[in-house]
Amino acid sequence: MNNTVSPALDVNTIRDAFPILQRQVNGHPLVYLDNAATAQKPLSVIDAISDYYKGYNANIHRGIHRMAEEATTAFEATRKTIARFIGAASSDEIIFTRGTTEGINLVAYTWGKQNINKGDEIIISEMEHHSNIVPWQVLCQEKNAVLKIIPVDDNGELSFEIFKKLLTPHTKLVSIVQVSNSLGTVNPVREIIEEAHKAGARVLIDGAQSSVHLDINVQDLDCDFFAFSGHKIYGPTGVGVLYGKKDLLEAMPVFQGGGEMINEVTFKQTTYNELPYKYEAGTPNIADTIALKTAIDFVESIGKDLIREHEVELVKYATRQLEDISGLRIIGKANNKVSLVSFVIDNIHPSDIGTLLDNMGIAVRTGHHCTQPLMKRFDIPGTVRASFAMYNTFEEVDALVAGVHKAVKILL
Ligand code: 7TS
Repeated sequence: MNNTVSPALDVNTIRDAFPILQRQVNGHPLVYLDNAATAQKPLSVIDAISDYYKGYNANIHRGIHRMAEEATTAFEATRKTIARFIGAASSDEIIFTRGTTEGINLVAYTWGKQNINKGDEIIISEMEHHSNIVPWQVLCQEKNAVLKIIPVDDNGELSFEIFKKLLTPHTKLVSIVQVSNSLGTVNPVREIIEEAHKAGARVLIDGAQSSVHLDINVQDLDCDFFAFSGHKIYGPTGVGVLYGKKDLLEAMPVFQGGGEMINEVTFKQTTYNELPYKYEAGTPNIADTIALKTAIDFVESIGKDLIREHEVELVKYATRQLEDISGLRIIGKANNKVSLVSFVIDNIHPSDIGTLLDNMGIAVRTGHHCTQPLMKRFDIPGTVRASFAMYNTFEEVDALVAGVHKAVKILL
């Protein structure tokens, strides 16, 4: 450990809030470096889920009894917190989903169905997660529309100049990731949104990775849609958020039909509920949605700025040491980068390193990270990815580096 410290963040106290960090894996203390896949949950979030089931489990909105009221109030409190957390103008613009994937699909199957026609163009990038590729591919195939791709350079950055050239009067949508889950690159979404709007296109931001690391203000960014997942922000799995500008959400056709999303149903015709309920058919994931507020309260009680500073130091510290390993190549060297280090080592398959690290209790992710086109662009089968959270320590980075050294010795 060198003298790199993040003095403002009391990591030991933070670690105490996460029960899982006490466990052993394969006889070693857990070193959890797979936070981009899902972050661990503080006890307050776990308690919020069990408090609901123990204390006021009831279906929301429809009940008039006391527990239904309590559950509804807690559920809607999350919506208000989210609206503030991402700077939305109104909590009516906050739609609860299962996660980022469902949010993007919701837009593709509603806004896309209504607005994309033959010959229209949708722009994505070469670094997108499959969940921001496949829904648009399906839509383009159905509509005879064109999917255009912004290329990624050797450092893992998007070419802004090429992006501007891809924009045409036919461009209807730009759907872009704010922080790459494979590279850590922070994309200049503000500039992308501005250019796209000048060309008359709408913009969806995939905030799956950015919402936990960056300050988000959707009004300031002026994005049309923003999707993220609760589980990557220390909240539960199975709940996520789609933000959309009110006028767009109001004009879009419905997604799923069922209870709650209706105003009045007759066999002749159905009228739909107002926002945001129009897009929330059926009983939602009540417990996890309530606990998502607890997760956001937890993050805000520590402060995103301090967390980010700490994580950036961890990335720098890990990068410096990993780069010294012979044959190791960092994938993703963007100037503006957060939260993770991806790398490959000559003549070693990433999954072999991952398996050996797991034997040492170190959890990293290996493979294509659901970004197969990006792996193809770098001509690699996948990477080893160490991704950081507020509770990771410099000692854990040391353990990772020592583990990689050991793995290389065994495998080469
Ligand atoms: N977009 C990005 C940029 C992501 O990183 C992920 C998940 C998704 C979308 C999909 O999110 P979900 O919650 O709907 O599944 N990324 C990862 C990952 O990097 N490893 O596991 C999941």
